[in-house]
Amino acid sequence: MDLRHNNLDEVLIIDTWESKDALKTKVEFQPLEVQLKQIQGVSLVSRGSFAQELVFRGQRDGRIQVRVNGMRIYNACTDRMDPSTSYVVSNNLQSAELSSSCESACAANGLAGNFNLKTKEACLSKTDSFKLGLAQQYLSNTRGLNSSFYLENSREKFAWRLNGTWFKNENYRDGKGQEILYSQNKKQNWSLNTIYRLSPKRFISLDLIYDLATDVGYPSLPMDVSIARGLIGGITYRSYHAIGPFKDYELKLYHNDIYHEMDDSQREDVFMHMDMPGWSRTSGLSFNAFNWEFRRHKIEWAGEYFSNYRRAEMTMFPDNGLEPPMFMLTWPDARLHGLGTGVSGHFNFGLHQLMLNIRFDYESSSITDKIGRDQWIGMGYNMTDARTYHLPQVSLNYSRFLNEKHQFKLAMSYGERAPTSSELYGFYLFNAHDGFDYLGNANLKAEGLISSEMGYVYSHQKMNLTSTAFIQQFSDYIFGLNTNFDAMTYGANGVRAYENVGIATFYGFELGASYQILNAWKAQSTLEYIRGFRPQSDLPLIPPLQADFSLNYSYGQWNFASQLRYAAEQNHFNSDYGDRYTPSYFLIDLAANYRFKIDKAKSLVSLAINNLADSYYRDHLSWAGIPAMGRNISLGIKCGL
Ligand SMILES: [Cu+2]
Repeated sequence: MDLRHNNLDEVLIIDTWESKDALKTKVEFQPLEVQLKQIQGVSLVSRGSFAQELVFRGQRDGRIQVRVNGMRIYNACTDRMDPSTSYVVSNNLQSAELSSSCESACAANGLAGNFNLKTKEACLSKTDSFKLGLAQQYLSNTRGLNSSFYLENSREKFAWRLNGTWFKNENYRDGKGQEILYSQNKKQNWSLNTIYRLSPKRFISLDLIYDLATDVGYPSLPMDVSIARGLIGGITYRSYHAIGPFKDYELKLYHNDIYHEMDDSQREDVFMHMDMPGWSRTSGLSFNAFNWEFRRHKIEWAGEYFSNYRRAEMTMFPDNGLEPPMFMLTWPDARLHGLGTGVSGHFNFGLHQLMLNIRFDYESSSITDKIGRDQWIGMGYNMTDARTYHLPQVSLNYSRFLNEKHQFKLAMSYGERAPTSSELYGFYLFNAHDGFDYLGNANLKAEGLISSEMGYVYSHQKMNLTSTAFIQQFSDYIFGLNTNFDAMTYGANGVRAYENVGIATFYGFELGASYQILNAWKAQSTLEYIRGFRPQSDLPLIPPLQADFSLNYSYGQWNFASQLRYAAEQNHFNSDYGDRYTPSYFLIDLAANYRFKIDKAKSLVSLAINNLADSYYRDHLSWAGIPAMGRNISLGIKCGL
């Protein structure tokens, strides 16, 4: 697996599933999100132990974009229990690419960052061959069982790969041995990739992912999930014949259907039972042309159209049995259309390099259901017209090699984003972190971001140092402010509505160092810091200063890894928005792998211990102050034929 931050050219190989020379550089167990957290600048918002939400430099939700194989996926849960990372399992991830607003190329338009998760692909091969891999893992803390397999068939013209994963975890225990109720989960994930060679230079491939999570507890929220289901598919046509000045191109057609059903029937002391299903369907068509080359310069071009439909319902059942159930559309059949095109140029002047990226998007959204429209007309909005946004993005990235060892980078960007469906049309969406019901605002303007970053990279033989400092300033920042409305959710603190509140500022830095001590030893370290605030107050859910240090040693068929993780206390928090002071913590992880062969079967046994000292701690980005997992021992075996 390849995790890459475009700016830092950072590559972490952390999965020893198939690759012969993979070295486990850090100690982690299965969840994909936890592995992605290793990329610099990435943190996770957690509402439990399942499907945590990616945060990049303090930004999440509508401010960053997370695609799977280049496809857009919009969540179906109004509480963001189903981020798009939840549809890729770690043993099926080929690579994760991350680019900041300054580094993004024309194929994506996340305002403050773009992730693209690529799943493993079948490969064509001259020899007709079958490959099979099996893996089994046991987690002590949750008495979890994690099973997976892949089966791959490669031929000269046609190849396919099937990947399957199941896991089941019981409630986890924190560092004091207390059971965290409602933190269990169960899921299966299936992924099929096929590729067919139409001619020596033309290929067609199919991607299918089916993911079904059931019985997922969210300890930070008043409700759990009974079903979270995703069906994601795409067909890609790739040609290495030129189109105009471009040497090769790719055309992709995709569709996904996400369903989500929340459930409070397992909870005790529920004041009023609720049914809360949600639907999200997205279709898209994208076109990317690559490699228009002249001298040492290169230009690529991207265009896409997409359409998303979302609906979420809430039915409340009063306990007394006398009143009829109450029905609301929390996402009132919102239909979003988007059209975007952009061009990126990579200009190479020897020691100087320049990347220029320009993209323009048009987005239009409206409510297609009468009940939903009437809800908003009742709130005083004019709902006859669609909401339209014209969204420019431009970035300029300059890098200069001072000599072979030193590289200096400077970049600036400006972009705008349209408000999300929740920010426009969300109707009394309860936020369990600050305890407020949130109302959308169909009159929101686009949010702007101007950002700048500066970096310095030193690499020489065994030593590699990276550093980045960044500053980002939002204008027309979209943020929830108190209103006089009465809350709909029982026990809520009040109602907030989204407004364009003016500016918000984020700044910080990321440092990384790695050193290959001897052939067998490798040390790595990172340090990251961020501050985020409005002129009036600190912003909520901003990670504290974090550092880690890892040391790896390999000896024959053995690999050993150790990791120290540190998070400083967080003094900058906003208690009006659900934050609280978070003390610092320090964790130790250890792991060992042994590789061996039985006949032709390559096998690997692994033992990992996370949070060795069984420390009791809390991550600042965990909702409702839920403590994190205590010591966890995972034991795994993998076998490949
Ligand atoms: Cu949900």
